[in-house]
Amino acid sequence: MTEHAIQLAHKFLNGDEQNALSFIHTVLANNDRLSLYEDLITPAMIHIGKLWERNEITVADEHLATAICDYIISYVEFKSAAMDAASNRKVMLFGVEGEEHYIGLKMATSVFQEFGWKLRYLGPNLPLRHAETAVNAWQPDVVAMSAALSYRLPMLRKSVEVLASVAHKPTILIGGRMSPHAKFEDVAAPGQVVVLQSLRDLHAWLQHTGKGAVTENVIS
Ligand code: B12
Repeated sequence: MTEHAIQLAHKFLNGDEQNALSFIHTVLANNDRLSLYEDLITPAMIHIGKLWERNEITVADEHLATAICDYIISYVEFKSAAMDAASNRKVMLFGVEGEEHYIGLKMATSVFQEFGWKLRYLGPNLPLRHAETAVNAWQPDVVAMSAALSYRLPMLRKSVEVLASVAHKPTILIGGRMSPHAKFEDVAAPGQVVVLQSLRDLHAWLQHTGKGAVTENVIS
């Protein structure tokens, strides 16, 4: 955990988004969006989780910090939104049914945006039957899901099983704290499910898939 990430966590907890933004501009003068997400925001939120676990902050404090964090990500996305979609590839992203953690997923959406993909970000806790309807209607090349808690793994597995078998057979991307613990070999075609632990992994995967068909370039 860097000192900068701890400082950012306290700026989130103070609820002052302008102060958090100017801090980010100062420490990230020569850094990129990926570094902002992986090296500052993610460890800042993990630090907030530790303070919460130790009862050093309240649930209300943590909600305020999440709201400021969300604002910062929206701001960064807005600043780069002028870029036209440079790709015909489509990605739909959402948190699996029951999953309320969405900051990682929102940042993953932003990484896809950087690569010019057409985006549908459906937020946290999307009921599976509605996810299936949306995937069938929009036919994304990639369906990206996130799960943060161990007891979400059965729903994650069920979601993969259902969404991997829709007619156009999208690539399924899995991320979130629980992604390293997930196994899907028996519920989807070989190579159809890609588990990525970080946004840097996603960035590398997107650089790789940019050169060919989505399902031909799987890093597992
Ligand atoms: C904020 C927060 C909340 C907020 C969420 C708000 C929101 N809108 O997201 C609220 C208050 C809703 C919440 C609720 C709960 N939370 Co909570 N929460 C957190 C906290 C502090 C930060 C989460 C966060 O934003 N992390 C930062 C993001 C960036 O990290 P990340 O999600 O892992 O994402 C990274 C990667 O996983 C990856 N990634 C994520 N998604 C995706 C998707 C794709 C496609 C890709 C490629 C990559 C990717 O990219 C990111 C960067 O590397 C964490 C602490 C922590 N360690 O994370 C606890 C934490 C996750 N929560 C925890 C708990 C226990 C809960 C609750 C069960 C509490 C309760 N009793 O109600 C509920 C469950 C709610 C639910 N139904 O899902 C525990 C989990 C403990 C455990 N053993 O697993 C933690 C670790 C806190 C703690 N230390 O105890 N929480």
